[in-house]
Amino acid sequence: MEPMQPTDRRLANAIRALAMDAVEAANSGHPGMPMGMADAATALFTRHLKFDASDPHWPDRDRFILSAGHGSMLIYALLYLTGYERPTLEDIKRFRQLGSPTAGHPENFELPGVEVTTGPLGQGVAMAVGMAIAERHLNAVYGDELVDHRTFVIAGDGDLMEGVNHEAIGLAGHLKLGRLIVLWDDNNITIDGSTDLSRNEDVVARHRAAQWHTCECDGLDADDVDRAIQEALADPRPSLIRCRTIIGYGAPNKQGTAATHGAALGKDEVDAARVELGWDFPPFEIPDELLNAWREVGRKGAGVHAGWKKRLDASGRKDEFLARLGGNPDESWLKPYIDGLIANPLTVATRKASEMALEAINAAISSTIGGSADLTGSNNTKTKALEPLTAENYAGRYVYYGIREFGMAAAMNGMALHGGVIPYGGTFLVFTDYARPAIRLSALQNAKVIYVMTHDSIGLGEDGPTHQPIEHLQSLRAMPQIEVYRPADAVETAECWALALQSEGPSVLALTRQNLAPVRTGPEPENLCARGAYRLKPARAERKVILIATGSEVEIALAVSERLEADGIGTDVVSMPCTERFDAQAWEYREDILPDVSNRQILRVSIEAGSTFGWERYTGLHGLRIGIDRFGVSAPVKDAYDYFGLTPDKIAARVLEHMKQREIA
Ligand SMILES: Cc1ncc(C[n+]2csc(CCOP(=O)(O)OP(=O)(O)O)c2C)c(N)n1
Ligand SMILES: [Mg+2]
Repeated sequence: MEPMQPTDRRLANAIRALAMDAVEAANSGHPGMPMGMADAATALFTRHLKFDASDPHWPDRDRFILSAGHGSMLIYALLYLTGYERPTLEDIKRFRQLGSPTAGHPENFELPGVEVTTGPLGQGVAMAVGMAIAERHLNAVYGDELVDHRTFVIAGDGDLMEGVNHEAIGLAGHLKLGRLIVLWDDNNITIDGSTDLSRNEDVVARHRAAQWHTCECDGLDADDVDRAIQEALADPRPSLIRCRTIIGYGAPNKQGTAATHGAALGKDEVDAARVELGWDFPPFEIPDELLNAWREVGRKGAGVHAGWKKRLDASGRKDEFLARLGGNPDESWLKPYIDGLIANPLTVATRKASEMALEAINAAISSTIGGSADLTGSNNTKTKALEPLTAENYAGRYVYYGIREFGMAAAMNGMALHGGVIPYGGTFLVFTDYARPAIRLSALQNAKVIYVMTHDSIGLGEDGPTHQPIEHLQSLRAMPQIEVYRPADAVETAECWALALQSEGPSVLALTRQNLAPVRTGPEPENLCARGAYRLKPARAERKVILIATGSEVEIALAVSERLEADGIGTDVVSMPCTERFDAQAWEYREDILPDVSNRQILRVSIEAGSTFGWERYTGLHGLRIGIDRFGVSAPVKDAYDYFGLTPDKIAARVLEHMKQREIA
């Protein structure tokens, strides 16, 4: 047989074959997208993408993001063909099976080379914006010698239809992120059928309106895609390349239809596609000539990588650069800062306490990048020395995200996963709802993002129920792999900030608008918030009651305990800034703080100005849960607290009544 010349089309057909074979074997998955974009991906990977398959973590690699995550076989095929350690061919044969890294959608925690987890449409593009921000920022700090890469995205119709796309491209256009290039798989098909069913907007014009550069190409012709990419590279604006494609290209009877989107093609159609594509090889077999050519592509970046390493060695900044990418920020700011607070206790809102902690943090840790979704003065996220990060000054460390909560959160995920920066950003706690899909991806992806969520209860007062969070704390706590902190005063706020900075994953800081009296007034040998909950005040009389409170209600719990102690009822006050951390403690510690005895012996009472849903976990079914199980009210803070019975007198009366009813001695 004649040797097979590795033409672009044949290289692309290797992707097509792997995609249809893997989906066929799993009888599950999405062959259409990889088959339609195989030529464009080939042009990108063989001619433009800067990477070294032997080191997926090379910091100056270009970032490639498959925003259309359902087309996961596209990236799995590319990683395999170019010679990444994983996925192996065996992994591809086990596409979508338990324990295989070739999960249904690409997951950053499964495979190096998968930069971000995609699948929730729209978020890949939005995370890419964050990656491009991080790149420009680090370039401004370290120069072209060390940081000089691009962010390429493949996005589908769905990615560009989702609302978050509007936020993401607005931010990217404004920040002139010219190193961001999105290849749009313009195949006119989504799950329901033709895009004509649901869209008649001019997608290209929308990007132009957002100050993007746009161009078009035949997405099935690698040379034409190459030409378009070159045009995009030359333009200083972020670029949208409209790649006209055919979904499922190569499957002769099904291509161009939604039938190829999300189901195996079936044996007959796969056989027919092999004929159509001239692909005369058994399933999962890539002829040596093509595999070798692809492997060569995977090695092409090795020289550039080696040159980069030399520059890093010669830079005089190697240790600093690598330490910064490694994470683990300096903690030296914490102790002197807390010593100062103990020496000089302050009655401040925890949002203000957060700003004060941030003054110390931002001075000590140069990798933080702050921001807010247009609530800078309310979230107290901008410290004095931080300059805005703008198109004219990427060295700045404060991003004005605009009123784009979802876009901000997704961008922060991209920044965190890019590495070298620790993003934190603020809005009102109630608007975590607007950011929630990205917060969920922070958690799933283990992205170190710190959410500074202020105005954390009815304590925000007059703005009323639209702005007063109720179910938010508990719903965020219900989310796996994210820590929710609700500190009670300035000292706890600093401790929680330290924990969030130490954490490998995301954190939410829920902070008050209203002032809080200090509850932590003495020095402690350790970070008390680290255990999630601790005994702030032990009972003086024989212990009959344990009050468990968070944030602004800790101060109230202390006052309740004084009233109960005055009646001879010994009362512990437990501050619980982070339920997740408490749950992770050893049994002995949890038993010490919240002994597992009948509520008739010791009554456990939770106090939090939010939903009581779930507090049974700590009070037991027969404990008492004090909170708010309806929407809030527009009123001054004092009146709102009184209206909902969250005052020391009203709570003490409820505790006494409960004890009487339950015949607690
Ligand atoms: C936020 C979100 N909503 C819905 C889905 C389910 N979904 C997966 S792919 C898809 C259609 C996407 O169409 P397009 O981007 O054009 O992909 P193509 O069919 O062209 O591969 C939908 C609705 C999803 N993954 N994410
Ligand atoms: Mg489509």
